[in-house]
Amino acid sequence: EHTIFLKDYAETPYSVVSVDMDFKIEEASTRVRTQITFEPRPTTEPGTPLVLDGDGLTLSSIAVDGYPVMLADYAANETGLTLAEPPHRRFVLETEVHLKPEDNKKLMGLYRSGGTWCTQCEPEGFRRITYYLDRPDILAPFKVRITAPREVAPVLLSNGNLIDKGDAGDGLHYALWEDPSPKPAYLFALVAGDLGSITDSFTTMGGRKVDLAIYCTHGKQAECAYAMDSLKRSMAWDEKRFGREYDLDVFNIVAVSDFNFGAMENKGLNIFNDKLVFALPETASDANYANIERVIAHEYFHNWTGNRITCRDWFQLCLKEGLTVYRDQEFSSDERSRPVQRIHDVENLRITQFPEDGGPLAHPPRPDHYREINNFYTTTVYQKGSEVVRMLATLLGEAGFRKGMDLYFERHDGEATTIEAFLKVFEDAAGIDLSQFGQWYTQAGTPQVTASDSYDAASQTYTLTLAQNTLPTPNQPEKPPFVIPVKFGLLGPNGSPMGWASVRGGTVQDDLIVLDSESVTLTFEGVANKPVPSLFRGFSAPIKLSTSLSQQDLLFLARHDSDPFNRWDALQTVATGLMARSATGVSLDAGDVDALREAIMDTLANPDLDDAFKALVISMPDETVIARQIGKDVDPGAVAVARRNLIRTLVEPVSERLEAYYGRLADTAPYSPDARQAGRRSLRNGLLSLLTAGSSRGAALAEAQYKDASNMTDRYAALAISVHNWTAAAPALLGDFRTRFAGDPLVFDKWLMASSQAPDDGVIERMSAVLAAPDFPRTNPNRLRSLLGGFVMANPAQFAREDGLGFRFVTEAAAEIDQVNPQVAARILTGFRILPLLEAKRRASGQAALESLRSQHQLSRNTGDIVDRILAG
Ligand code: B3K
Ligand code: ZN
Repeated sequence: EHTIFLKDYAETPYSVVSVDMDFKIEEASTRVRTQITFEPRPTTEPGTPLVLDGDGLTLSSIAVDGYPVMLADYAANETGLTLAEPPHRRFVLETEVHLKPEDNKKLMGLYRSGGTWCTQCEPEGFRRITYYLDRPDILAPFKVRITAPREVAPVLLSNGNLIDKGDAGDGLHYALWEDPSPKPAYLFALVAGDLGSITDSFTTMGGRKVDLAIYCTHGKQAECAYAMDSLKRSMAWDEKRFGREYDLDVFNIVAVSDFNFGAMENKGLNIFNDKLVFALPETASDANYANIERVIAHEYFHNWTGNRITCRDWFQLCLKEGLTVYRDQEFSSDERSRPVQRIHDVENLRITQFPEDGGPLAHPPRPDHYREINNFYTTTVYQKGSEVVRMLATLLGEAGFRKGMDLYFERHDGEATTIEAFLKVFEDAAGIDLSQFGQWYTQAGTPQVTASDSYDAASQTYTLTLAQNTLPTPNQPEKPPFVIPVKFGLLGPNGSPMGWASVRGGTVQDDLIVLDSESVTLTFEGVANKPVPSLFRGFSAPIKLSTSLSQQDLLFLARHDSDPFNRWDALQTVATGLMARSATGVSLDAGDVDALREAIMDTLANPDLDDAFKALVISMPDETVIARQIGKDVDPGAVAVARRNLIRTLVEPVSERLEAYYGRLADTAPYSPDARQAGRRSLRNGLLSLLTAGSSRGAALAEAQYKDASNMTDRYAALAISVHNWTAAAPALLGDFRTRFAGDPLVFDKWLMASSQAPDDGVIERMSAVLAAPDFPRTNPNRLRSLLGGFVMANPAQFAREDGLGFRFVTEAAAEIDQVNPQVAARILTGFRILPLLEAKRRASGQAALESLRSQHQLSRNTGDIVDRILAG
């Protein structure tokens, strides 16, 4: 199968000067007439063919400079169009194709969602609309004319500014859009439909008024308010934090129901999965609100990091994605609570990226080859990519980082560029060498850092050794050392920070150690007492840390560390360790459990900590985190049992106190999605989760909360907790939830998600029935992902059942989905990356399920690539 390599990158022999498109939309089909002005590059030999991408297009006419091209002079097939001998000067190629958006269920290119015509072009969808040089280093200004029946499509949108509109006779009307800034085709967008909207405006720091609009299905306008508010705050934040001003007169967002991922940053016309736009307190949870805010910001921030400065090729994807995730994480930190945001982001990294990086699908943030680029929109490119940018900011300091970013915008505005160019601006701005640091972009795998220490009272010296090691990943057996920033502090006996007189053996700058070799031993002199080290404060690098700290030391950190992240992490480390040990058959020491309980109760009682933080502290480690800690031969069923048992042992003796606390946190104020109120709810729901798992009264509390809830956050939490613990009421609550919100597809997703989390043996049968129901919307990605994605990623005990039923259920469903929407099928199957972690029998039955999927079906490139890589790993 065809593999594309970074080392083969070469410019196209022709560049694009401008693009003019003319869409004529009709019910049955859409005619696309495109005029592209090409120019040979100075080095291009006369007679060099022009090779354009096309995917499933049928050409109905072709002309150069107005003259039809002879049949002998071009060739068109399933993958493109070749002009054998284009003129050796500037020329205009005009093509015409007819599309059937209604039949486009891959949701790439021009398709219909709920009657609305819309597009998705990143990464390779534009070639499904017209023949083009469909690659991100081809930048051109676009002019787009859309003609459509006024009745069915009163709204006609494309990128840039509206420059003309009017009647076109015969019940038709037209709109002409012009996007003056040259852009790659993956940022092209078109929307036509009968949509409602809300409007607002934003005045930029330069004093320009920008018209803002969010378009949606009629009647949903009220649900767009929070998205609009988030947009305005994002625009203000990017000015304040990065000095970035918006550049067009309009910024439009359209919410659609059928969308392969979250949202898309098309220039001036973002298109969103409606689950990331719509929110009302009764139907959206606090987590949904936070996600809307984050993704609205993310797509907006792409205007500078992604659109004005784009990627030279798709290997550089993380140039825009890692950086933009970093920016949206910073935005959320500034808008909400920084420590809480950091913990959420790291939790997410550990639950999703670490398993990817430690398994058969591991790849560097900047890969050097791929078979299917759609399979590289991964948590490694996004989340680890963001961690790499964060490390740069840590190493350079806030001012140094900003200086580098300013230079990046100044130097590369209007370009399609690379990771190397990105690193270079920081080298130039700070006068440092980042060549070794650059390995974070090119080497896969999560480094394991081991810390060991000793204290010599007589000489008052403290010795700390840090060593790094990274296990091999596919195609990368050897791993030279990374540059690892270690933010740290030393805690004295009473918990306060401890200083030192001098350090030998390495460089320590304030609270930062840079570990850039295999190991470093630092000797701190003038240390008055034996310290407890707090390492990787704020999770200063995406690594796995192992220390020789005792449980007692860890719980000391949990109580006293000035770094909130490490306070949380220390406690999680203790809980994860206990659960992992118990899952592998070690019986737990009652004293250890008592000490953990005490630390938790102290945290809950601490008046200086906010509710959202406390909620994170009492949320017990995810099953996948425990499984990773065990490392091999995992029985996910045993992990689930160990987790439940530890929670029960922790909670039993204090259940009355927890219940009283739960009662005190009941809501009084009317619902607001703000961070403070959401924090209070998350703490209360965290307590409910502990009580339901660990006390006899919990199930009834959850049922009562479900019934009394006045908002979705509390109702869904009560439902999910009941299902997760499979309480006696759980089946009835699921039934109620489904009928109570019948007709709301986004709430149906919540029902699907909750249903897929049930730990009981009937879950697969129930899910099969849901999926087989004739009215199940089987082409909608949100529905499929909620049911199947939730199952493979978050219900390991049932997915990886010993009898293989879970695996087969998923591969059989994926085989069908693959016929319709390969991207969605491939994404669901990535859940099989846990196979190497499992005990032999489960691993073998998972492999057998994948083998039979591969041998019995003609798989898409997307799905074939994922299956092959997992089986090879
Ligand atoms: N850039 C898009 C993702 C496109 C995914 C294509 N498979 C959204 C984002 O990351 O902002
Ligand atoms: Zn993005």
